[in-house]
Amino acid sequence: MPTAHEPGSNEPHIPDEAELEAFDVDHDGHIGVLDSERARLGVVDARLEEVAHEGGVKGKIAEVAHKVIDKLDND
Ligand SMILES: [Ca+2]
Repeated sequence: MPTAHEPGSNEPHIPDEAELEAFDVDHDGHIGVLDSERARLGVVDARLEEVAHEGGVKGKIAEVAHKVIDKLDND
């Protein structure tokens, strides 16, 4: 049986400290589904904020969406 890590294998990715620092939102030492979801929300949120600053109708919609995501993100 091969023991080397083959590209495309199903071996779990072991996150290093920098990755944990960046993605482990709930600080349980693992990058879980919740962490990736929160990270994804953060990216969307940053983009919405950008659009909101552009103003206009699109900006208004983005501003409202940004507020909704902010609410979801507060715990
Ligand atoms: Ca976590």
